[in-house]
Amino acid sequence: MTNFSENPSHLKIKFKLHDSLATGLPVVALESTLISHGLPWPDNLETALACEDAVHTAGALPATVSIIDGVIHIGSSQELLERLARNKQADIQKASRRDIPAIMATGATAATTVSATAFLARSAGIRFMATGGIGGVHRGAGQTFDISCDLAELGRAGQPMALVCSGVKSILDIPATLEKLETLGVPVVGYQTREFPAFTEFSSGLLLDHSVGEPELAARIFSIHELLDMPTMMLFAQPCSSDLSLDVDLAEKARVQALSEAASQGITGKAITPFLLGRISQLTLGQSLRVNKQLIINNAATAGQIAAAYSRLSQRQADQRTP
Ligand code: PSU
Ligand code: MN
Repeated sequence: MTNFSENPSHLKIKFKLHDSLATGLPVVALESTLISHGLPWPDNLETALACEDAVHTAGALPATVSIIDGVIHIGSSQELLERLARNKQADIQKASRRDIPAIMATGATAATTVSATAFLARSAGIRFMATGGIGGVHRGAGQTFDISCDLAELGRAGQPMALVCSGVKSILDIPATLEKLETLGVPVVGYQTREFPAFTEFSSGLLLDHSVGEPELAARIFSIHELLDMPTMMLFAQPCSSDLSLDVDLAEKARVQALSEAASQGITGKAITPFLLGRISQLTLGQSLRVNKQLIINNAATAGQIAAAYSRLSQRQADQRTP
């Protein structure tokens, strides 16, 4: 753990999590930007609660991460999830990793993106995490340089961590994102797929080199990643369910329109991802929202199963070592 964890005025870890973190029981971190900025009310609260349930059902403890009134929260009460979901005066900021110090110093409240969630969760000793889609390389990044900090965090040296997601949205440049992950040395393993998923679309047509079918093998891969002290996170990419997958033509139309509206309204920077998600949901008459919710919950369940399998594996390895 880093030194902020020794200062209780900076950090609140939900009571139930203390023992699990100390004894190596399975814990899954969940990001909160998808609650406050990614999904509309009340679907966002429903999804956040369903994710926590799914992690519990899988045999792990959920820890939704956020910064509330300047204090890092690892694990959230229902009340807190509701505050994030209602985002009442739109006063909840979107914090990526670099925003954390300013938000804490000013006592502000922020939901954490994948990069900020991973950074904080890892510092608290959490190894597993789930989200919907990660940020990636935006289309036109050659000119705008808009590449999500999520990728920098995934490739950052530090204690290894595994993240379950459904790839990246097709509003981003998917091939460029995969190339960037390769450069960063981030292992990408398909979970019950051989293709990199495109978020609300089942497939991107881009083949992966590795795939697993069940949590035990995923846990074994992660434990070797850890044993070798690989200095990156690892991605398990799980597609949305194929019968919910968005129709390709409808998705393409919505994407083109949303991207052109963003350009004509001059929307850039951290506002662009929430804008595109919201517009695409409207333009697909809620279809993308339905898939979005399903895949987020499913990823939380899978992360819980992998975390539980990892704990069993670690226990077996410890038993073998004791004579
Ligand atoms: N993708 C989604 N929904 C989301 C996000 C991404 O489908 O809510 C959020 C995540 O929190 C992710 C962040 O970490 O957006 C990336 O933002 P940016 O593209 O500004 O880096
Ligand atoms: Mn960006």
